[in-house]
This record gives sequence, C-alpha cells and structure tokens, in this order.
Amino acid sequence: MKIKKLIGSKNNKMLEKFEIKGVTSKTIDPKKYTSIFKEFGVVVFRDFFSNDPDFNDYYNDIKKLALIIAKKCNIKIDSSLLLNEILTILSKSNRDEVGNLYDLGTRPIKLLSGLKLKTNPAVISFIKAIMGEDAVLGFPYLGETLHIFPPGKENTKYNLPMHQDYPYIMQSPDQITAYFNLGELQKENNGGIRVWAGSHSEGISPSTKSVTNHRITSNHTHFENKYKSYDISFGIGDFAIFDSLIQHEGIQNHSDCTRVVQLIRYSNLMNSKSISYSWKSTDPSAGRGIKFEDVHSF
Ligand SMILES: O=C(O)CCC(=O)C(=O)O
Repeated sequence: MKIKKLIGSKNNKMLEKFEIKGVTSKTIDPKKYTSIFKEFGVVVFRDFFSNDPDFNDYYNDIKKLALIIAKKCNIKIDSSLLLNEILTILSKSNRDEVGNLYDLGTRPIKLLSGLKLKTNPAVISFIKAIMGEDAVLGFPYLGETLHIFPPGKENTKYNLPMHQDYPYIMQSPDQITAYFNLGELQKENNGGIRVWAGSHSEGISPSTKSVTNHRITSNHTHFENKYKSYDISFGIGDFAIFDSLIQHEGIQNHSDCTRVVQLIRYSNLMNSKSISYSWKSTDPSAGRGIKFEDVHSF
C-alpha cells in the first residue's frame, strides 16, 4: 500500500532552527544536528520518513489492522482513506477496538514492523551521535506508546499538562523520546505538542502528582516565563526527537480528525545516575521496577 499524502496540508509556522526540511532518513548526516538538539532539546524533521520502508511497513500494518477492525464491526470503510481518517470513523462507535490497536504499539510494541522502525539505522545513528559512541542504548519498560487522540471533548483528558518524560519512565535521565508521526495533519487545530525550547538545560525539575496521577511540573510559571514555547503539529512521516527532560505538554485536538503518533524512548545506560540505581525502569506490573521518588529527592 502506498501512503497517500495531502498536498499542501501543512501550514505550520516556521519553528526556528530546530525545524529541518529537506533531510530524510536516507540523507541525514546526524552530526550536523547534535548541537541544535543540545541547544533546544528538540529537533523536528519534516517528511523524514518519506519512502522509508521501515516507516511504510509499520504504517501499513497498523492500517491493515484498523481495516480488520472495521470488517469485524461491520463498518464499511474506503481502504484508500488515511490511517487517521479510518481511526476517526472507528473511534465513534468502537473505542475499545481502537484501544486494542493502541495496545499493539504500547509497552512494548508488539509488531515486527514496529521493532524495525524502533531500530531504523538513521534513527539509531542520530541517537548515538547525540549520546556518544560509547552509549549503551536501553529501552525503558514504559517507553513505547502508540498515542491515538480522537477528536471530542471526552478525549482531552488524555492530554498531559506540563511535564518531563523521565520521571514517569526512569531507567536513565539521559533519555530521548522519539516521535514517529503516523497521522496526517488535516487541520491546524488537530493538536500536537507544546515545548519550552531549552528548558531541558535545567535538568530534572520538581513535580507533583495530580488527582489523575499525572506528574505536573511544580514551578511551571518559571519555565513559562524563562523559555519560549512552540506549538508543534505533525504530518505523516514527520519525525522529532525530544530530550526527556524538556518541559512539554500535549495540545488538545479540536479538529474533527484523529491524531496518531508512535512514541519510542531510548536511554543511555552509561549515565551515572542510571548506573547508581541499576538501570531500573518504572514497572507498575511486575513489582521489580523503581519509582522516581525512590532515587530523587523531589
Ligand atoms: O500529546 C502528545 O503527542 C505527546 C504526549 C506526551 O507528552 C507524552 O506521552 O509524554
């Protein structure tokens, strides 16, 4: 299946130096972008995965499975629709089935094509260029999420307020969140991610737990005042990496179409804090994991 793209659908405002256009997984020279990543804590590559077989295989696998759900639920769907259009239709009446798709890309990814995407040579060489050739790469237990954000007020509860990823996930504070975008941007207001560029430079920040058990950055006004924020929206095949200490939040989807993105985390296990607690991840199910408060004082 060839991935259809919407011509002229991206009307994002330009995002300073950390938005890169015209570089793909086939052409990237990773060393060129490490200093941008270190300065801003984020780099966004537009159309990075155009014609990348690993990306296409994962996209097409998820789409095939979404069409199977449609068949199972007796919903007629035009198979030439985009993945996010299909998910929008399915979510209206079969939210639980869409949840099963979420599970296939979440904690951990359970598709071979997903594993191939996770180990895509361009992605790994970029991460190694940032962490250093000596880095031993690990995958934290809670590191993978296939986020599916359908439209509708009832779904906005899934958007997280300002936070850092590391306290949720652990394993190493030297950690990168990679953002493989699978949904096409059809409307400017279908949400995305708001980042406070450069905020990672302050390291781990104090956070409190909300009633919904979300970790919220305690001194968020400090970051709002000190760092410039950027709202980033994504199209199919766009790729971004974030320092797991960057302050960020989800932007609610106010459009009538679903936002869908695969997140994968990569940790550097040579980090001294990570070594001090034996590389443990947050692991709520097995009772063997570690909690942020076990090893950090705030
Ligand atoms: O809304 C998103 O796309 C990102 C969600 C997020 O911030 C996270 O999973 O850490």
